[in-house]
Amino acid sequence: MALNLKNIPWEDRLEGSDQVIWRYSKNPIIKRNPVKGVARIFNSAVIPYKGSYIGVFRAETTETLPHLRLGYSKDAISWEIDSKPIEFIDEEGKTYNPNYAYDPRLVLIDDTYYIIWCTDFFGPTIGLAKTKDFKTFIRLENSFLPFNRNGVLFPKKINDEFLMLSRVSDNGHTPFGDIFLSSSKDLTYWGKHRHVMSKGGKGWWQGLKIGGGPAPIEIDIGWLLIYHGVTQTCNGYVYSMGVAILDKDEPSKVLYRAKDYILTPEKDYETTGFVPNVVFPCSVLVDYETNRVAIYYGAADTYVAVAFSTLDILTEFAIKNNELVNRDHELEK
Ligand code: BMA
Repeated sequence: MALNLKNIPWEDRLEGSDQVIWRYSKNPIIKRNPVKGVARIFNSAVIPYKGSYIGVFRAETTETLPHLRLGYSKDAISWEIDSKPIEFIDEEGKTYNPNYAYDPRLVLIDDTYYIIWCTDFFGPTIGLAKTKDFKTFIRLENSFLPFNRNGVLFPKKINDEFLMLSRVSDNGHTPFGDIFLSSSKDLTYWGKHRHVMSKGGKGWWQGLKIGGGPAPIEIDIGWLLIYHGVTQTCNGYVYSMGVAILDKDEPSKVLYRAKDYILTPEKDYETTGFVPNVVFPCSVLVDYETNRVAIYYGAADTYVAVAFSTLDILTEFAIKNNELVNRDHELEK
């Protein structure tokens, strides 16, 4: 997450290019059938750990059930994926595995790593677990009501409270959805819900629904949020990536939000796969010293891909292309 990480994956932007983010030339970094019994790995999260990298991967079995698996890497590009799913226990130490699990985010707060994912509790909702060593994973029980997805924890407490972005959904492919913020002192009881961002805007790419992506990145002027926006076409949904900046102390306030997407499916590995036309960001590696950002995203529900940018480029883009679509927030207070 947000550390000085000199060895994060990196490629320079092509000379003369004005792209906001640019794809790794060797994408995708995880291809089909990467491990025995696993057909596809996509929407996944990585984090630095003990001098190298660890990841929590969304793996889809050959019987087509999503679950979470650990992976290890020295360079955050080439990954060795575990042969078995992550095993969770409850706070008493009893086995407590989800029936399915997808779209993980991975966040370090103080000395504890948190995994947030979409779990099953009478329908999809947000699951939460913690680990200090990536060996024992303690699952916190039923943090959220169904139906909810895209739980994204902030990487630090604000005013002594944990903050979670989420997107209320339905039991299926949810044709609606805004981003909300909830607070908790103990990760068990959540409240003080606030509306953050509406779907929509003048452009159509985020007209159907939006959802948080990687954990927000702390920058001088606020929190940089990379998120996904979805449009509906006659051939199904198209998932793109957008950027916004949230207020540092009151992150339910949107300071800037770019009206244009920063990435949309264009490459074959994004437009063709199990679900065509999906780019779905779940994590970032940031090197504050050089300003470099490596964004990990799922492509076409089939691959893991990486794209690069810098904090300056993303910030400038959000400010220059600002279009606030936050009408409800103004009504709230
Ligand atoms: C969403 C989630 C994501 C997936 C996307 C596109 O509802 O299920 O995991 O990438 O749909 O299929």
